Order: sequence, then structure tokens, then C-alpha cells
Amino acid sequence: MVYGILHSPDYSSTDINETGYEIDRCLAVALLGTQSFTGEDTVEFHCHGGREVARQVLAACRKVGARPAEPGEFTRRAFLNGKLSLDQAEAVADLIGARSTTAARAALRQLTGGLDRQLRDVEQPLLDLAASLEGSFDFVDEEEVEVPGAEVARVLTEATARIDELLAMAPAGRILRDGVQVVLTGLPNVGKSSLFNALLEEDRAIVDEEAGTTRDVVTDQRERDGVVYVLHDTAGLRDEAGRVEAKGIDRTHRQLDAADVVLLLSDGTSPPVLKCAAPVITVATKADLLEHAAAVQAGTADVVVSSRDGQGLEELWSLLEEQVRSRRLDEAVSLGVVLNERHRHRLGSCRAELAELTALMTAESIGPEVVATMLAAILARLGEVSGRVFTEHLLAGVFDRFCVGK
Ligand SMILES: Nc1nc2c(ncn2[C@@H]2O[C@H](COP(=O)(O)OP(=O)(O)OP(=O)(O)O)[C@@H](O)[C@H]2O)c(=O)[nH]1
Ligand SMILES: [Mg+2]
Repeated sequence: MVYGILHSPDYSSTDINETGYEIDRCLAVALLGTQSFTGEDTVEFHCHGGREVARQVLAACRKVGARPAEPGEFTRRAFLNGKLSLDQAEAVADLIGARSTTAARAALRQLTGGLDRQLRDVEQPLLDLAASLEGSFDFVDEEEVEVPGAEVARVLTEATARIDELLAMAPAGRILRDGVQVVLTGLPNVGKSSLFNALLEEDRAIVDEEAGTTRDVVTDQRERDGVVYVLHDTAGLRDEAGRVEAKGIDRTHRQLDAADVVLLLSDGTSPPVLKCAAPVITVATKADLLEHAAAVQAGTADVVVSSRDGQGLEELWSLLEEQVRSRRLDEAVSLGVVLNERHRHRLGSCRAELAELTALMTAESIGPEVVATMLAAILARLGEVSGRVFTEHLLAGVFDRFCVGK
């Protein structure tokens, strides 16, 4: 580590005014050998902030042969030099992009090997089995090395169960990365925008007594206990809507398809029948106005709220938090397993291939060679998740989403 004067590169004399000029007084840190992030020799300049100094330092580096790094190049080099597995490299991007304290904590756990450890737990028994099978047909003439079918079946079942455990944490991964998608829906005028504002504690969406006020989807987010909730206020659902409102209602339906949780609001009138995959929390609104008939109807709702005086809002948050807990968020964070679409897809294929092999073994007696070949394919697929097996195409898909300098 050196503190000193950084000169422009054409400086070659003790008299700085002769051929070069002083750019900054800064700290230079040389990280030599394999201890750096990338595992290669690295020099860092810690200069004073501000665009001009940084620009000049970069220009000076370029003059002596340096070039700007490609997006994700540092992390790609770290991966290629064996400093990180592929899922750890992805955790770097997740850590940078983290939108909440919980997401950052989970990404850091993944970066320190969370998912990698879980993957090794799936992989190791399969590798051991592959080795025993290899033995069983290598030494067939010399000594009897038999791998009983029951043992093969046990290892396959165990691997399938472990993959299922990981896949069950996929929704948590998405929530950590993108937040919990909460869609408010119901008939026009039931108080969706009012509740949206109340949950955000901000006067964000237009509220009016006229039905059909909200046309477009209005989205905003807030963090609660380290989790990001992305709330979507939508156009009220009704059949007799005008042209523009009908377009808004189309958007409501699209939003419902992408929801993690739906809040179905009603202010005493019967709520519309919804077709959506996400769990629905029924919310009786305008509790401060409830008359007897409405109050009876409210009794069938999951929660009764008033955006005006705030009653029921904490209870509603508790129901939302319950939904998050059911997606195994705590477990994903503590294990450092933040699955993305790539992991999910490949683990899903692995699982399907394991099921195919298990079914084949049950249906007919197949030789150890066939099992070994299928096992090798499954291990290769698993290796793609961690990056122990990779192609240039796979790496491009991962590192292209990084920003420059990471
Ligand atoms: N007293 C009372 N009035 C409410 C409450 N929530 C909403 N309102 C009123 O109900 C009317 C409709 O509220 P909005 O929040 O605009 O309803 P919306 O469901 O978003 O309506 P659209 O966007 O038209 O579908 C407004 O006049 C609000 O002031 C509440 O909790 N208590
Ligand atoms: Mg509205």
C-alpha cells in the first residue's frame, strides 16, 4: 500500500512541470498473487472523489496500456480463476442489486457459499454412486463388485428430495430479488387507491368518489422488516367500462397473473369472482362507515380495514407477512439459497432426469452402464448450476447482466 503523488504518465523527471503534471495525491494498493478478488495481480487507486480526478486517473491508466473492463469482467475472471463458483458470482450481482437488507444478507450468504454447499450435498452421493457403478463394470471379471438396485434407488430418491427442498425455495429467491408482488383489486370505488396510499403511508395514487378513477396500474414499494413489498393499485373490475377503462382492466388482469398475493377488496358489495393462481386475501374496506348489513358481510372477509382511521392495517400487514413466511424466506436467507430463473430451470431439468432414471429402473432391469451414463448427464446438469460445467454461452448469459466495473 503506497500513498503518494499520481502523475500523468508522460512525467519522467523530478520536476513535475517539465513533462507531466500532478493528477492527485492518492493511495495505491497492489494486490499481488492469488489473494485478490480475481485471483490475479491487481492495483487499486483510491483517489479523491469527483468526476474530473477519476477521469484523469482513468485516462492515465489507459495511456500506459490499460483498458476498461467489460461488464462483469472482474467477476468472470474470479470465476475462471476458481475464486468463485458460478452461483457465487451471481450472488455478487444480487448483492449489488439488493433492494432490501434481507436481500443483501441472503446474497452475502450465497456469496460465501450457501447454495454451493447445498449443491455439493446433492452432488456428492451421486458422484459416489457413479464411482461405484464405474467399479462394478470395470472389475466385472476379476471380483464381484455389485451395486444393489435398492442402494441406487435410495441415492436417487434422496437426491430428488434434496432438489425438491431447493426448488421449494425458488419463490423466496424471486421475492428477495424483485420484492413481494401485491396486487389490489376489486370493483370500482371500493377503496383500492385509498388502501394503496395507506399501506405506502404516502399520498401516491389519486382517490376520488367517482367510480373508475384509476385507469392505469400504479406501482410503488415499501420495505417492512427487511422485505420489499411492491404494491400495485389497479383499475376496478367492471363489465360496463368505457374504452380507456377497459384497457386499464386488461392491465389489471395481466397484473393479477404476475401477483404473489392478491388483495380482493369489497366495501359491502359482493366482490367479483377472480381467476388467479396467487393466494387471495379478502379485505373488507371502509370499516369506519360499516353499517349493519356491510358489517355482517365483513365478517366473512379475512381482514376489515379503514384507510381513513387506519384500523385493521397492521392485521393486514401480518397476513402479508404470513404469506412471505410461507414462501420459506427465512430459510432461504439463513441458508444463503437465492435461486434465480437459471438455477430453477436447471434444477427442474435435473429433477426430471432423476425421475426418468428412477422410473426406468422400476419398469425394467437396466444395466449399470445405462445408469452410469444417465447419472453422468444428471451430474453435468447439476454442474451447470454451480458452474463446475460451463459453456461460453452459459457464462455470457450470467455475466451480461452485470454492470461495468464488477
Ligand atoms: N370513509 C371512508 N371512505 C373511504 C375509505 N376508503 C376509500 N374511501 C372513499 O371511497 C371513495 C373511493 O375511493 P378510492 O380509493 O378512489 O377507490 P378505488 O377502489 O381506488 O376506486 P377506482 O379507482 O375508481 O376503482 C373515495 O371517495 C374515498 O374517499 C375508508 O376507509 N373510509
Ligand atoms: Mg383507484
